[in-house]
Amino acid sequence: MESQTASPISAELRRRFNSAARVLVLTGAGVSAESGVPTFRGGGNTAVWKGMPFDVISSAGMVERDLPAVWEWFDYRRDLLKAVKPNAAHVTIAGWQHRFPDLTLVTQNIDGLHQKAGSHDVIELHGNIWRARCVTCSMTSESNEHRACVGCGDHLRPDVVLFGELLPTGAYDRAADAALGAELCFVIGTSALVYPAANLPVMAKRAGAYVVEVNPEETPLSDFCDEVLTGKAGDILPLI
Ligand code: BV8
Repeated sequence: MESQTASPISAELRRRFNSAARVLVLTGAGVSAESGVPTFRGGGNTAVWKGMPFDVISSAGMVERDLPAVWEWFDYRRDLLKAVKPNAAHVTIAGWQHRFPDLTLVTQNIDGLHQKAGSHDVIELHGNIWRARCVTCSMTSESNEHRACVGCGDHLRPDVVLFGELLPTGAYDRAADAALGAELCFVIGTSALVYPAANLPVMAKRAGAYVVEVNPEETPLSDFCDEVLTGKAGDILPLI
């Protein structure tokens, strides 16, 4: 009798996955972990930078205090990301976009790996590390070589939302609308500690969505979810 490895996917989730039209997917750093991108709170070498916890170096105050240090921090992270490729989790999520009539992908990540895997219309709540933005006229640039705005000549900064900064106009509203309308919500690879992103699964559930968490560890959201799939996103998502 060969051993039947029980699928971690419940019959309930399979039923809902096969019948849902409106789906919200919220991802965090964990979805890029198997691509080799260090997570923030899993230890890793991006949790602390030159003795500063990442939420200090990645804060609005640092742009005021020491913009060159902020550039150095993001140049370092961009270097880490240069050789990095999407993993099975990103690829599976990109495939879901063709499967569901109305899938909204919201990410807290700034690495652009969802887009590299083929996802489009990605809502990047915290910006994108590959873009720069002028501190004065907000003109964005896809290159990070220059440090002066071609428009007004003032300083450029990474086009990333730092702690204490507002999210990109409209991004959170679009994400919240998707949460209120979702029948099925996947929360993948996030410690659910950063707001307002962490509100989205709560809004989805309150509005009637079936909420599924995919994470090797427990999070403050785990007890709140309808289902928790414990494990790595790259292993679990292809099974769904
Ligand atoms: C704002 C860009 C309004 C920079 C980031 C108290 C209550 C509510 C809010 C606050 C509060 N105190 C302070 C705030 C506001 C603050 C906040 O939420 N702080 C937290 C820490 C309490 N939020 C803000 O400042 C936001 N703005 O509120 O604006 C405002 C404005 C002005 C004044 C007042 C209010 C802006 C937040 C955005 C900050 N920028 N990133 C950069 O990247 O350097 S946030 C940063 O954390 C990253 O974007 C990251 O994505 C995000 C969340 O982390 P995760 O993605 O969850 O990653 P983490 O490492 O934590 O967890 C990884 C998970 O993956 C783990 O669970 C692990 O188990 C799992 N995992 C590991 N391997 C795998 C895996 N899962 C699956 N598969 C695997 N293989």
